[in-house]
Amino acid sequence: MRALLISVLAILSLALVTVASAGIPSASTSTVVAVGEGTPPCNPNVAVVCPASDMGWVKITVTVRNIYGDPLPGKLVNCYAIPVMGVFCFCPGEDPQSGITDVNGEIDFFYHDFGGCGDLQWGADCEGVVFNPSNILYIASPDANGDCQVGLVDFGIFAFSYLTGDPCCDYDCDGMVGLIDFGIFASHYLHACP
Ligand SMILES: [Ca+2]
Ligand SMILES: [Ca+2]
Repeated sequence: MRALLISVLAILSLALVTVASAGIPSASTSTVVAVGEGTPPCNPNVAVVCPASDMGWVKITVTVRNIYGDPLPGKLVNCYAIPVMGVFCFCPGEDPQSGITDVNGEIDFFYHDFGGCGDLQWGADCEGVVFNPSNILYIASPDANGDCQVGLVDFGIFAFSYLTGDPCCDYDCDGMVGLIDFGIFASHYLHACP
């Protein structure tokens, strides 16, 4: 009788643990994916951005799942940029961001208003659970020094990069800093945060 009671209790507590963990985000099944958009023909591993928000952008999709891989809707997610290499500047309200997952356990974050050049990835957390950071994107920008404005210092960096393969100033992603890039730089000169 006692053995039976213990077995029943064990099964009940296992069921309780299963129910409890069903609503908990899991770092091993949740994902953070970053994609560069808005500047063809640049590939999705590159984002070309201007602090004035009038170039490309990065879309970060966070999918929250429990340990069983089930999507978790209605979860509050925080998303934040993690500089890997380079100096970046984010306009007010741009970083970090937060929002609620949809019925598929997903939420998209958009980073438009920032500057700087180099390697950037994104992290996310939900209810205290920190997810694995996103893939790394290369960021190119006429705001080459990452101070949230396109100014004289940036022009100096552009001029130094002219006719080289410096990806920071190769806004059309053709592998070379040329006349087209200069036209693009000129059209963003003196741009700053909105
Ligand atoms: Ca600048
Ligand atoms: Ca180019």
